[in-house]
Amino acid sequence: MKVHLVNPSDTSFGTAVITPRWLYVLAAATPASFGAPEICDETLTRLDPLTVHAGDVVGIGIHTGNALRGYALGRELRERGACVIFGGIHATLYPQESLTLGGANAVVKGDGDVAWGRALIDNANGTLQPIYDGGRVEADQFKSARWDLLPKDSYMWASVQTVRGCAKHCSFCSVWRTDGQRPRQRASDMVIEEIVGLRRQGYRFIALADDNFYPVSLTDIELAERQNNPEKLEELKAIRADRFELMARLAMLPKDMCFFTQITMEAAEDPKFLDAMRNARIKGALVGVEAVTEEGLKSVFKDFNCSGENLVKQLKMFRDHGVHVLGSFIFGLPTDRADTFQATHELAEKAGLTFAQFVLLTPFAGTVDFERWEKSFGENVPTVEGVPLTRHWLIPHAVRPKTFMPHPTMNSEEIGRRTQEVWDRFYSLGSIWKRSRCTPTLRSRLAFLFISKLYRQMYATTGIATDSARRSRATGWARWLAIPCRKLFKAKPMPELEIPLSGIGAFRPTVAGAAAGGPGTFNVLR
Ligand code: B12
Ligand code: SF4
Repeated sequence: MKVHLVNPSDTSFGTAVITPRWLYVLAAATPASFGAPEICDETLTRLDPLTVHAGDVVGIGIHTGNALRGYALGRELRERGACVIFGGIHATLYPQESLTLGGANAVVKGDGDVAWGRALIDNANGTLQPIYDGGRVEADQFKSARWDLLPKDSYMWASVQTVRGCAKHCSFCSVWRTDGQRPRQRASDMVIEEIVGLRRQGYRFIALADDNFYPVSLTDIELAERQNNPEKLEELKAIRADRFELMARLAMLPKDMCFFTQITMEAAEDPKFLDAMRNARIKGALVGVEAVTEEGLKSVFKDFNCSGENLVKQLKMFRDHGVHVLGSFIFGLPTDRADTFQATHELAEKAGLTFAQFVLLTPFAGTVDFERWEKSFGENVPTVEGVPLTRHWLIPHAVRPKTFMPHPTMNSEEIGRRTQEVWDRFYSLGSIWKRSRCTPTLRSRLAFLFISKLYRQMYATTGIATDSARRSRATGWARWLAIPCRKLFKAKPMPELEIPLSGIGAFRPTVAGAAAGGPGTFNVLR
């Protein structure tokens, strides 16, 4: 009996940008008695069903975007006699769907770090349950990924998670509902060990696959102070101190290493944090800008972000501290007007963003937006080829609408066309070349150009491309561009690399240290 783990995808590029972390975490969560799982990431190559035999166990991880492919795989493999177990964010939200449409024998809801092993053992004993609730495991139980199982020369970046959960509550996002609002932050030892292991293998680019790398803002600390809540205050300060400890240790790693993360805009008000990021070589961050107007931000419950000139100033703060921003914008908000597209593009250029993505407002399962949208239909849910629109992920790709939420002034075609125009303008050769000045040499400017074009082409296939011809052209381009790009990210393995020592406590607030104004104490908290 073999265990297989499959990451479903409709498009295979041969090369992928970032490792799907869950595959390697679940491999680590597989009890040793089952042997090392066979891993298949379909963003690299499609699964050959003949490699799966009757009696094997197949774990399939799905988010909303790849659920349909996951279900097709599940049914096919179940028919071959395999035991099919689903997990991931979408299976957590719709476990019944995996059972009825995906041929699942069982579904693991929530974190798989502990529950996956339990399901495997139950299956071996003939006592498999239909549903396992993995819940939200504490950070010290997060499994470190089995990077020894990575296929050679396939990914540009590896992904290491440092914290799960996000305290915010944006209306389009499911993270705070599934991963929770309390940050579950891993100790720096676990994170650093994984990163060192990856550098030993030749990975020098690491995506910190966090929901929000800045789990405690200065405003949170001020609020706890004002509320005179010493317990909360201590907890927040400890989380913050641990961030600094992690960044100090990242700074001790080889100078060729480079990190990328996702962070809220509030970090712009925290120069000490940004400086620590620069020292740690966290050179890029995805910042959810979402909208450039106050009304737009309010509509997605993100009014902690700035708009207008203040927004430009905040985004520039990252750049001034050596952190390049991948700005993420949403189009199709009810407050958007025809001129919002142009205004957004201008802001992205003016704020000096290094990369940008312009996504269409999509009611992802598990979000507040989704619930409101689903309710708005009452009993009269429209269908496409017999599939209710409120289960849009089940509609075949060829006929799936591009936008779902009705807009007061624009139709779906107009939103799609204008969004496409912004992508085209932001990623025109001239614009990319101008932006490439942020890199020091001609060689790196060329690399920047390749990466920008790759990013743009990969997105054209997953997000907004309105016609299938454009989508398949984009896939062809992405495949071609991915080859030189992968080479750019490769580094010589460093098998001898040592783990930098921890300065445990150096960043923890201590009363004595604070009074003395000693280094690494309260000075990082203010
Ligand atoms: C890093 C990240 C990315 C990275 C890297 C993606 C990659 N190659 O891994 C980038 C930036 C490229 C990215 C892109 C996108 N992402 Co993303 N991403 C994340 C993020 C922040 C972390 C994912 C991660 O690695 N977590 C660490 C692993 C260990 O956790 P995990 O995946 O949750 O797995 C655990 C459990 O779910 C479970 N589990 C998972 N699979 C399985 C399978 C089995 C069998 C079992 C038993 C258990 C199990 O066990 C695991 C361990 O506990 C999540 C947020 C989140 N909290 O999930 C969003 C998230 C998954 N992304 C999301 C989205 C929407 C996207 C995009 C579509 C964005 C866009 N608009 O284009 C694209 C799609 C890319 C694609 N085609 O797959 C959404 C998905 C929403 C949904 N309902 O499906 C999330 C949840 C963020 C959000 N704002 O809501 N993403
Ligand atoms: S969009 Fe970002 S800030 Fe908002 S809840 Fe999701 S992870 Fe948090």
